Amino acid sequence: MKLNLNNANLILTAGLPGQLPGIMRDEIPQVAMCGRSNVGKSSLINKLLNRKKLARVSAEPGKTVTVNCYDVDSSLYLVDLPGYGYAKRSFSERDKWKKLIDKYFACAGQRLYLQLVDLKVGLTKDDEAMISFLTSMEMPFAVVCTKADKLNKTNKAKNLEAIRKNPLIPEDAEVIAFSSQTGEGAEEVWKIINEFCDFVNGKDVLPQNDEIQSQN
Ligand SMILES: Nc1nc2c(ncn2[C@@H]2O[C@H](COP(=O)(O)OP(=O)(O)OP(=O)(O)O)[C@@H](O)[C@H]2O)c(=O)[nH]1
Ligand SMILES: [Mg+2]
Repeated sequence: MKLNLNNANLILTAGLPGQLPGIMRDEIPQVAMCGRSNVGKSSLINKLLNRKKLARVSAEPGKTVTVNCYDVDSSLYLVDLPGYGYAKRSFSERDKWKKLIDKYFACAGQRLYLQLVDLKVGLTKDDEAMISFLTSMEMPFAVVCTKADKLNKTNKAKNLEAIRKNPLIPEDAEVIAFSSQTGEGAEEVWKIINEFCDFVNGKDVLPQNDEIQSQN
């Protein structure tokens, strides 16, 4: 079955933990974007879905303060999680973020996490804490290194290698260079999502041909 990317819709915006469980009971596989504010989570969703403005993107960090869930052709959920590491957030805002995200992690469901890391910045302390958490909970994840377009070939390879070699990242974890501007890595990310869905329910979820714009 090929995914119809035109059939992608925002089905849930949860700002409070109590608003989450609705979709979480579903059998549909979920792929959740994890990462600090401004790393490019919403942009990744838009790029994967070939849409410009489905997920809200902003130059100002800390924009996504809700868990936003997109249904893709009734076969897959892409989940935009609120970003961490936004220094200007007040204590009560951070507390709200923690309660919401803790609840998401605690809900059952077939999940794959895409841990986003800015390729130019590398792993921050917050990223390392997040990765340690995912590993300790035995949650499957792949590392997507964003904004690859900002680096030349040499620095891209160097930074990618540094992330790959970080002892917190399991040797068999996928580490991918990605750019929502050029589409680099989009095909690889779809491949990972497809393998996960195939593993969960035996369904293929690759988009219809020529819908992914990849440029390596
Ligand atoms: N050059 C470049 N800029 C990017 C890329 N991805 C995202 N950006 C820019 O980075 C900024 C933040 O992108 P978002 O997708 O909103 O980031 P986010 O992780 O969803 O941020 P929050 O919602 O605040 O957690 C925007 O100005 C984007 O245009 C990329 O691959 N390359
Ligand atoms: Mg966002």
